[in-house]
Amino acid sequence: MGYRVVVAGATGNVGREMLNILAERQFPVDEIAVLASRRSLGTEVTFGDKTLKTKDLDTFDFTGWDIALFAIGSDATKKYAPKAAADGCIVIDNSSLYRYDPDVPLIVPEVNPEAIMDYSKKNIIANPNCSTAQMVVALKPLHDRTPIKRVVVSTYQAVSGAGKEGADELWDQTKSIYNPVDDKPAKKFTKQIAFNVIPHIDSFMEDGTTKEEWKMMVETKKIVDPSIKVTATCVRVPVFVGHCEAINIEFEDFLDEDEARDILRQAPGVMVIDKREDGGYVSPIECVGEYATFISRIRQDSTIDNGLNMWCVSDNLRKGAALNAVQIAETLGTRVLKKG
Ligand code: 11C
Repeated sequence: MGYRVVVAGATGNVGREMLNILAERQFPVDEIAVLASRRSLGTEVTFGDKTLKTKDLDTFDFTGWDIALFAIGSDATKKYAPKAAADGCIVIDNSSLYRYDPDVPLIVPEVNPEAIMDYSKKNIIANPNCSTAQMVVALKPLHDRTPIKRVVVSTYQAVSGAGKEGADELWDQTKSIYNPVDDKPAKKFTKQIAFNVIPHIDSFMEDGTTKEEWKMMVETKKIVDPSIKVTATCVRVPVFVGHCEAINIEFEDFLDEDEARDILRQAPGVMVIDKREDGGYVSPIECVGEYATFISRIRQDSTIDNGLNMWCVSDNLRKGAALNAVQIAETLGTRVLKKG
């Protein structure tokens, strides 16, 4: 016996990836419903070898459905997640709406699967921000060896993190560079993204950080350990898929780079590709469609006592969103629902 699964926001980038990954990983699905807003109603989406027509999220009755994967943004989540949860369906939400709610677990299954038991407080589980998810998968096994005091991270984030409109803007602007009559001014991003980088993701906060940077700090604390200090600079780059992060870590005690490499080689969800030669590291193009978080360029930081540097790359639509949500559903299946 399997599960009755709902995917809300099934026509978006993340919703489609959720369907692909549910099928790829053979999640035990007895029945699946794909939901969309009125605007996308009737759009067809693929689930394995099946083509499904989207139904109306607004009128859907969640009663009797086990799990709903939500990829619909915070405003719609606010309206529909409490309704689904009250109908007895467990919501796994990809928006940021519930991430910081103490009654909602924020889960990365390789890192804090035990926290999933708190799902019952609201029948809602939150999926982290993409840039946080890939970083904590790499931090946790090192933190278990010797506690991390501080992380300094700079990100290089793909335009698909800003949805289909972000990817379209890079595509259209790139073409318009070669055809200047067809000028495509910035709309989704605050400056031209083609052949440029923009040190600004999400809104500005009072202290000058951006919300994306704040999310990396607060979510790392909630998922891994509240004592870890994180400072981030988040940058949008003209790459379609794959977020990269240059991570500097300060530990309480010395951790040798070779030992760190061995620990990461054993760590769930991590793939170490770290040869000190031309091309012996991962760039975003190689991570597209992959499940792993790739770690390269592991090296001692000799400017501080117990420091290490590394380069972290992952598919932001997969580990950063859809894959992590499906892994949460799998964890829910094995630890709580036990049907599959
Ligand atoms: C980006 N990280 O790359 C964002 C997208 O809180 O789930 C995901 C935003 C979020 O723009």
